[in-house]
Amino acid sequence: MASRCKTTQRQAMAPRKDHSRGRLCYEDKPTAETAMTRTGETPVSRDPSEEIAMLPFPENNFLNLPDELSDPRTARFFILPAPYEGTVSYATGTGDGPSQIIAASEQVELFDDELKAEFFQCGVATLPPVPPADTPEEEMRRLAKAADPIIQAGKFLLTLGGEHSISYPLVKAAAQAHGEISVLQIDAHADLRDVYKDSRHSHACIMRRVLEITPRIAQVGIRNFSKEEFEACPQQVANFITPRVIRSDPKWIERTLSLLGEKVYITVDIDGLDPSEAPGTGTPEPGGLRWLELCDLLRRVFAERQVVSADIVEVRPLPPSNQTEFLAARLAYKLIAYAQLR
Ligand SMILES: [Mn+2]
Repeated sequence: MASRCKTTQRQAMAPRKDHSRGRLCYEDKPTAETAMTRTGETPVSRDPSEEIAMLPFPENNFLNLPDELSDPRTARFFILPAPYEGTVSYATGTGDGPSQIIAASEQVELFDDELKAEFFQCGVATLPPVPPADTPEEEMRRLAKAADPIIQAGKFLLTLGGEHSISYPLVKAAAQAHGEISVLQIDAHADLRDVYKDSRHSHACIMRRVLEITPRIAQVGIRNFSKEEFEACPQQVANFITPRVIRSDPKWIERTLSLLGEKVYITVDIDGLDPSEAPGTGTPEPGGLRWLELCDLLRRVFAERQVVSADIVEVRPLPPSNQTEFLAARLAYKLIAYAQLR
């Protein structure tokens, strides 16, 4: 599958080295509030770039880049693997998503066919995976701890799930760092339930939780929602950019943009795409977005808004096929490419 040309190119890059530098523990690392000066008296904020400089090089990085192009000290983009599937309600397996997307990324062509350029030279660092927690609350805490220093240092964080509930602490971290933000959701499902299976942090509640952070959301690809969501969130339902809207309104991208503010967080549930394009997901819904429609939308959003961070969730590998994780790896590199157009 990998082209000979690309293999030669990657082999020509300097060999990777020093995989032991730094230690990172999402469970018990001191927080900014507990970091102390040398006198041990006055709490000070940690410098996020100092925290980043301590990050280790994982053995497998996104795009299989050499050290100088995946160095956390110089990278502009950061990939955070979040293999959490604690509240999954149907088919399980999204916990394998991040590692399989990273494995598939080795086969992604570094030259973008649409934009006619390469987009990895600014540096793409891969963070160690966030160990899945036993409770949603602990998972949220670990994700916030992993995301905060990256986002506060002004880097672009791209998180790979895992189930959709991981987006909440990431949107929150982005809002804390950037102020007023809006959220673009690509998804088959509205995810506007207040509580699902006794949890407010279920994957089925993620956009309801996001509404508590920002009222500005654009929901694209939605084709499955409940009576409860229809009745509780009429404004959001009225604004859905459904696949029927996409196929009937040539101005669907402008409609989507009009729902967004200047700063945007993007969350892509892979089931927003049609199952023929992305079959590997827990709840595939017929009648979804096509790859090219998604690319057209994302390119315009990156060109006309400031996208501050993003995630790709709900990839559920279906071996022996690698179709969905390869698509997700292509999508992740597309986001990195589009982010450099502005
Ligand atoms: Mn979904």
